[in-house]
Amino acid sequence: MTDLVTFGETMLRLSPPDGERLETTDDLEFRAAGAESNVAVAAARLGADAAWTSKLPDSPLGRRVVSGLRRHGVETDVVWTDEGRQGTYYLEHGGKPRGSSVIYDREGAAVTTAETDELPVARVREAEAFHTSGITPALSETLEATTADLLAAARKAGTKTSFDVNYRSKLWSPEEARETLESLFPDVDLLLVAERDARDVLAREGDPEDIAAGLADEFDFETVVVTRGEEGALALHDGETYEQPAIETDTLDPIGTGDAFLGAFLSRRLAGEDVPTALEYGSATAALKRTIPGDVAVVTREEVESVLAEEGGEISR
Ligand code: KDG
Repeated sequence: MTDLVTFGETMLRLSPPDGERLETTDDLEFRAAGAESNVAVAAARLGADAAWTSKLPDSPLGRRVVSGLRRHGVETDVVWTDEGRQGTYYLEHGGKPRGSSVIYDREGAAVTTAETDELPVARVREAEAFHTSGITPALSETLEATTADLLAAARKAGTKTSFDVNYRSKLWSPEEARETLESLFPDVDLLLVAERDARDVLAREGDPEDIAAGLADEFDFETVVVTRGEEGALALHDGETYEQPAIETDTLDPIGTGDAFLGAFLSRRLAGEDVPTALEYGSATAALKRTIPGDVAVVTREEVESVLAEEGGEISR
């Protein structure tokens, strides 16, 4: 039985060397990158049996995505197609005062036509946990329906469902996102939301504890995790609130921090550990991720534990 199955689009990320402009660069480095597969990578690297499912073009580019995930121990369960393309995104790294910029080139990606019946639904039903994010239903009407079907199928089979709001303003408006996401929430057990998205997209008010409590009450989530950047994270689980400070880090590449956090959190929960322990692993993995170029946390469990041991004083054990 697979511990965790994740579902979503994985793109190829193309980026010029640090500081160079897309307009003039002669070199582009490329890596596999997608919120849900980033979660699977972090979970797999920390010991979970993790699989990622999606639809990809049967081409060298689609196969590059698969090889980019398998190297981290993620099992891939892919629907191959001759229609549709491989989505990409361009990332130009910038320092102050020039921010980093992202250009999506994902229109017409093969995954946008993925229907429930062609995906490994039985595998989702048999897994311990299923994870997807708000990016997936934003990509097409078909994917909105497929996301709803998979969450419902998982829920019905007793597979725990995990969902990261992951709002992307380049894909939809806050109003559109809120309407769709709230229609999916009744089939979600664990909700992860950045405090900013809770306020700007889900229209929540109050302090993070109020936000978590309000969401848990309204949608009956078993666990709500609110991530707060440099302020750390907070989890509400079975009526108890747990706070986790952030770990200071030298940031080389912040993309994928939330996914690293959640993958690590899930790996510990799937191993039967409690929410405070899962939060600690999430926080240490997120901090390590920020020191690593690319969207995924190329970390080992030993590294995560040594960060936790060093932070012993600050982390509530
Ligand atoms: O969560 C990090 C993601 O932004 C990245 O990996 C790419 O999935 C991605 C997206 O849609 O932005």
